[in-house]
Amino acid sequence: MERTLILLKPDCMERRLAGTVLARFEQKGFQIVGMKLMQVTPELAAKHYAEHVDKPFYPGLLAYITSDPIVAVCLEGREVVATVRKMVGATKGWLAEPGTIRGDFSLSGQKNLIHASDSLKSAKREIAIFFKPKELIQWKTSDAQYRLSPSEMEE
Ligand code: FUP
Repeated sequence: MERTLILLKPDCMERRLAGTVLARFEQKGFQIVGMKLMQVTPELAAKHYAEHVDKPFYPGLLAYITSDPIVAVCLEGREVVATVRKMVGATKGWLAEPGTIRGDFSLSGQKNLIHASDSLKSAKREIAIFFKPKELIQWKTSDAQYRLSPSEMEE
């Protein structure tokens, strides 16, 4: 089953929106298979944002992502990578569609509440950065019949 990584970023934590944001993914039917509160170090930030370290906005991004704790969450479910990206919305909060998380809660281009992996490949890379294999728990809730086909339930 597909997995993705989300980070509830420092502004999400500071604004006490962690539960509100996480609830959307639970309500959709995605399963939490890993979750931890953590402080991002400069080393961890550089790994996670490897594609951005040379960009002019990186120093600001680094200061922000290390400023307060985050919650890292690994979510599992059908087409979870693409669907979570749709639910998160465009990077810049003022451009993000209403109904998306950024569209409903952010007006910032940087303090935009949440990170979500943008592809299956990124998800695999990012999950491995934030979680050790034993920190991810394979489990199924009793409502799986509403989210999965019979063959998927046997997986
Ligand atoms: P997204 O995939 O929507 O999270 O966006 P990107 O991977 O393009 O950017 C990662 C983070 O860098 C954004 F969440 C915010 C920050 N950023 C800036 O601070 N300034 C920019 O011009 C672009 C991105």
